Amino acid sequence: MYRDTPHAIHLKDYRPPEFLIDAVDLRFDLDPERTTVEAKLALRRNPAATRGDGDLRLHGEQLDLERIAVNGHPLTPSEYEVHQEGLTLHRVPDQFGLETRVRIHPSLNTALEGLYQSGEMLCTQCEAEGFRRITYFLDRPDVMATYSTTLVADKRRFPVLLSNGNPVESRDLDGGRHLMRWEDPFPKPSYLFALIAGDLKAVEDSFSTASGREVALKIYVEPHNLDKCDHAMRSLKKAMRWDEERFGREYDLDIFMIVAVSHFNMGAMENKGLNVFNDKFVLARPDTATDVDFDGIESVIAHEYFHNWTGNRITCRDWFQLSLKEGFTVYRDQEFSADVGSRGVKRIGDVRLLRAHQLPEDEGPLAHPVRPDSYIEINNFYTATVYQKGAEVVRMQANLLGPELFRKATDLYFERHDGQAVTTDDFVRCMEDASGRDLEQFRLWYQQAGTPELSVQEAFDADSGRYSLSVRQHTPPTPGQPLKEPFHIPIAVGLLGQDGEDLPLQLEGDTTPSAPGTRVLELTNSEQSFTFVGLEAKPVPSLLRGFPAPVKLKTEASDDDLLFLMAHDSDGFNRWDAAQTLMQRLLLALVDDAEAELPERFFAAFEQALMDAQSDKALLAEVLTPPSEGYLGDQMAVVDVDGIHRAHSVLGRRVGERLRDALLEVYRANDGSEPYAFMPDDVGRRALKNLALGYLAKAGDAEALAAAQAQFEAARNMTDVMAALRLLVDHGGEAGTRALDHFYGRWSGEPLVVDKWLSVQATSPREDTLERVIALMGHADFSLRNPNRVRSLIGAFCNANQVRFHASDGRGYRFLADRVLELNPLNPQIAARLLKAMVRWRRFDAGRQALMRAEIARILDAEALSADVYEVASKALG
Ligand code: 0A1
Ligand code: ZN
Repeated sequence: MYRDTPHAIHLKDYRPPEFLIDAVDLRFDLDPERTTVEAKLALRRNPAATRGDGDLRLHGEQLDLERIAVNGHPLTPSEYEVHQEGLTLHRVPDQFGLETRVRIHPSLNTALEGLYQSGEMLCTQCEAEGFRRITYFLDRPDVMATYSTTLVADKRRFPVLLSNGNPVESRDLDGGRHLMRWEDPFPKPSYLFALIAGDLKAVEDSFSTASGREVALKIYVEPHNLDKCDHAMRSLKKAMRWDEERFGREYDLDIFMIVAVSHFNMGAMENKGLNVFNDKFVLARPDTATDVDFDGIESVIAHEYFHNWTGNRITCRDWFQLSLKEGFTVYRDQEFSADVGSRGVKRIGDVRLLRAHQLPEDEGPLAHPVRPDSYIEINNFYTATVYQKGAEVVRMQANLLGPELFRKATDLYFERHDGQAVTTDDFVRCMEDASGRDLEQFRLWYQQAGTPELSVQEAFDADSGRYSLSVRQHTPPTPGQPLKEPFHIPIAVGLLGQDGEDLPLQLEGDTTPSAPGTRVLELTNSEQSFTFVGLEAKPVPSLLRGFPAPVKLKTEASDDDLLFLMAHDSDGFNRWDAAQTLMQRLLLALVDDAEAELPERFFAAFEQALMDAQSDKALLAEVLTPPSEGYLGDQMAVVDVDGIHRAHSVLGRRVGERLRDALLEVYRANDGSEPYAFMPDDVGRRALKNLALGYLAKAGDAEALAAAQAQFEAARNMTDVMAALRLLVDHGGEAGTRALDHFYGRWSGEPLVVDKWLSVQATSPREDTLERVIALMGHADFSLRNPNRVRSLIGAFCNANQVRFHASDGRGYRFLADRVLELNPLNPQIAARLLKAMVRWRRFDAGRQALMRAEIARILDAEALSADVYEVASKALG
């Protein structure tokens, strides 16, 4: 908590550490009220660092120091100084052993950083800077040490004691206590340290690696959740195999453990050999989890596992390099999900996510480069830009190099930097060295914030058969970066002939045309022209196939061209994107005039797509899902909250009415997905039929509402139950209330299902939603101290209910600001993340702007603001 203005940390100030720590010996005497931590550190001067004043400064926060000794000799008070942020030792030897003993208080730790209590268990979260709340240390990722960890606790209360690496000792002690010792042979930064103590049970399996080693796999959960681990275990084994095959990466310890905890600030954490998970990303049974949940578990399990090489074996030099591990690991988990599921659907989902979160971030006051150059609180930088845009930047390099060279480059990266803490620049250098390509201009993707806007002009000359595309790029200013250099942008294009088939592509200067299909143009100037020759008629261009770069395209395509692409493009992604653009146009027309006629060809195309028996159902469901209300707002000069909501309802209703028969037929043909399987075909079927039911319900169709009621009662899988429940709740009335009560009665013992019950109410467009949310905060199952509850109720209301959160009376804003102030002392990370829902206040009308700005100012005025909340609030107004 700060009284003075927190200061920013800058990349340009990076210096190598003056001291290194080679080995760490930790001993924990665990107790929720009062834990003792004894640390023995083997320290030495870093030969690669310039000599400073000879003092050693260790990080440490909220620690009660009980003992400190150098080489076995206790220090006198004049030999060290304890302050708010750590401990300074004066005039230390060049090489020495440091012993400390501190006391910490897990049960009082509501920030969930460091060692904390979750229910009956004790667990840790050390990334980014939580280790300093456990012991005095050089808590920075470029200090890598081997760890030996001894855990002592009451055996009845904490029968399971886990830490990183391999178990090496286990014995009983006096007084009902016991001891476990773990050794991790791989040097690691402190942020990857973890321990767990609890009354847990494990689901066990094993995996033989490509080189024939056996790895024990264990997923630890509270005993009543043992029946919800199958999917997580299957996902883990798939991920392990995939990383061997695709990246040549084998697991390196004898044991790999996952623990599910119910209080967790993020999704999960890749601690070496001991991944700690938000239980939401482990626990699933067909009757408790939706397809979206199953999908999330598969990719988060893979993500954390993949970090073992991209993050742990090779880690970040400093936190500005966060995307080194996160961008690359997200790219890897995206590719994994594409390979084990449906590639086209995966790409659409990822781009939807990028457009929903990253593009707005890039256009708002918190815009920052993939490699930021300053921060106040690093916890605020686990962002869509660092993760999702970072993954796009890796993807562009993979595509520029092609599969063989990219694999050669990643092999080189793993070989060259194993055991090191490196930078995104080191990563790009491996791409260059393996391929011989110059990526100097490409590096701007790491350095410049903001999303480039592309505009394309076409020209066709019938006499010469020349067709040219003139492309311009422009990147708007972002905070601290008024002027941008042009980016190096790969643009994948295809040209469609009048029959809808891909044409052969011959660029001016090519001696022969390349085969029909896609060609990647490389835009490096702010304006550049590409000319194709040998065309008989003006083609229809299919631009940015597969979304080859994180850019925005200002398209001038006619509605006819979009309908044509939607029907014929050989690129599934662009068929989807054409449909999105088209629906966006219709919706924006309805925002202007809710009575506007919708063109007949739109319904015809919609119906044709719907009735196409050949099509991939998951892909079709994506094509027929309109852009979200939030996304539509992003496309407007001033967000028209109510107009967008009305337009959405009108479009849904008209489609539901006009295409009633087709929708009913699709619903019936795809109903009945029991027994449940998380297989792409089944997932697609459920998505499509629930989409059809949704359109029908928007039209208030009596038959559809009866079908929703029947589905709610009969379905045994949570995907179908939730889809039906949402329709009943949004439709309102008795049926909705009864369904909610019934649902709660059935699932009150399952917190993750109760979260769904909270969210479905918080995201309902009904007029009394805010009152309900306020009432639900008083519900026995709600707690501000559990981030999953907070996200499900408050987060869902503020981020996924535009029309109610942004109500013009400003009550939504006041509600959010009150919650931020309540959470600020309890859990600054969660408080700051919630506040982000208001930072784009400049996008709204004057009335809403004033209301939001006043709430943010009220927050900034509050006493004892955390650095997390201060940074978001001050930048939002700045
Ligand atoms: N490295 C984790 C995410 C993570 C980051 C911070 C945390 O606490 C502040 C926890 C988890 C990942 O990428 O999965
Ligand atoms: Zn990660």
